[in-house]
Amino acid sequence: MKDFNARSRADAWAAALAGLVAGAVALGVGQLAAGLIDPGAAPVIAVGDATVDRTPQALKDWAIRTFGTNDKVVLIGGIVVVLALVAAGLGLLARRRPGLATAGLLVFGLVGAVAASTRPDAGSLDAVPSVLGAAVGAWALRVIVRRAWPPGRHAGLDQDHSAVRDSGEGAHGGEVAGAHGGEGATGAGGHRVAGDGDVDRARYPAVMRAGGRPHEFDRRGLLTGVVAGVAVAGVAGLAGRGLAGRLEVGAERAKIALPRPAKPLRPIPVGADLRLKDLSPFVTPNRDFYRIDTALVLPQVDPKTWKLKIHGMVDRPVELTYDQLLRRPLREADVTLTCVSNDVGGPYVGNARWLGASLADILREAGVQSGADMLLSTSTDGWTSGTPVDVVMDGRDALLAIAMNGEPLPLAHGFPVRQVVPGLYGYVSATKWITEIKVGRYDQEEAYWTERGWAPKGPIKTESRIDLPRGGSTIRAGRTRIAGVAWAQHKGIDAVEVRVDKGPWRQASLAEVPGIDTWRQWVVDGWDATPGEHTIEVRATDATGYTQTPDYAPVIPDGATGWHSILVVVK
Ligand SMILES: Nc1nc2c(c(=O)[nH]1)N[C@H]1C(S)=C(S)[C@@H](COP(=O)(O)O)O[C@H]1N2
Ligand SMILES: [Mo]
Repeated sequence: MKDFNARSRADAWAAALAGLVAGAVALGVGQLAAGLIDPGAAPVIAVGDATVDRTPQALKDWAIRTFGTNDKVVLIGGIVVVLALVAAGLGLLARRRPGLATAGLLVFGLVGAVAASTRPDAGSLDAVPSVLGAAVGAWALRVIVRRAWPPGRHAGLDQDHSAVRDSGEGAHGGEVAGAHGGEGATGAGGHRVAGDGDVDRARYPAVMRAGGRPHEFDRRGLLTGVVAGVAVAGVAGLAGRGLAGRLEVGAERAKIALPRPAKPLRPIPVGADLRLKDLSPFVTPNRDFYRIDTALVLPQVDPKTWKLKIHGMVDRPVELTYDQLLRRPLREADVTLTCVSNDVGGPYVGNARWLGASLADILREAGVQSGADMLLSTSTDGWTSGTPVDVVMDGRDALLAIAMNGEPLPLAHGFPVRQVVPGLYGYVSATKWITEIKVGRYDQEEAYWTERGWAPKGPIKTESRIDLPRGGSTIRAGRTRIAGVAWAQHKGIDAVEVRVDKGPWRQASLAEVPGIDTWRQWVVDGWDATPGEHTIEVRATDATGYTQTPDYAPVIPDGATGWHSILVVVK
């Protein structure tokens, strides 16, 4: 009995392995086809995208809270784990019901195909990678199973087969175990194929049913099948990635010569950056800028074919090419972006000098009709944002931005064109890879995050953050510097105060700022830190006279409030 169990376990592992390899072949071939057709149509990516868009809000919030900006990696990892389990299960199924296993793989192909072709930017061929991958995967599974349990090599128990077949698992097990009683020790059993001296085969005899008949397990056959499958999956997957890269617009981006602004902005005042170690620099380098979006693969938008369509409640619909946009008078603006999902003290805030065309000017040319109160902007990947018309038209630097800190927008930050509107959270203003603005009404249409429970309008709330000392760190006793940033975009920061252990508030010194649309560094020098644990709190007052409320509000539905508070240990 023990021998039989060991053999049966070996068979099960072998079958699961065959399924896994077939699954890898399916994904590899899918990736290759996606590389030729559309990188976003790769099976795992397509399913991931569909999952993101259909995930219940509570789960999504939890994922963002728990995994932060790693949520995409975790999602893709989760999908791969699920697919691996399913593939292994289909491998087990293939031993007995090859037809069902094939059908199972094809069903998964269909899931991928539906996910890929229901994406907003799906092309007409986007079902192909998943279907083709699944079909080749199903074929691979059959081939590997055939090799591992070759049909020509029945176990030599021909007389016993009917009994084995009819009697079910238990009897089967008992019988085979009986027949093989001493085999493990002797290394030669009755189930060996005549004339076959392969020791492996002797050790893993007929406990397998393929197509309803027990076949002898051929370990070498399995191994060659597995190696071939892994090779096919790897080569196809890598080739697919290479081909996807060929479509990338990075090379186009590198060729762009940025026009000069019509009226250059003054340089950022030297005093805007206190240049303190661990304090966020005034200008966030592009590579360090937080990234928040729903895209699993970066949209590749070719500036040569890019167009922005402005339509809806306008007198004269507008279509703009990239070249036309670049020929408009361009202006620079220092604007701090903030995500509504940035919790008190959180990292989803960054400051850049943007270059772009005035969105208000373009809208005036289009002629916004009375009654319109929302700009519903759409990106190539179908994400939407609803921006208040009055905010964009009130004279602030609302831009169709093409550059960030002196270089064309990085792909991750919306290349070739994105919106930037000072004073509004990103989800209602900062559309990356923008291709369409529909002028309309809040009471008639809803944008992506509003459909999912977030507020339709998102003015940024006044907030402040302590960057140093770092929360939770251990520092030395003595004179200590406390510093951070505060923001109230399009209002401006007038004061920042800090207190330790609920003591008296101390005024922080404020760094200079180029305008009211950026964050502002602040510093308190000379806190005399004494040994023990201390709580440090900060609060800012903006130029309207509003001082941050201590009352905590979560990020949903319209942004967090409360004082950032950290704990430090002084030794
Ligand atoms: N196309 C697209 N644009 C988008 C988003 C998105 O998911 N898709 N997210 C928005 C949100 S919620 C924020 S906070 C900002 C972040 O911009 P960044 O990634 O350049 O920092 O982009 C906005 N623009
Ligand atoms: Mo955001």
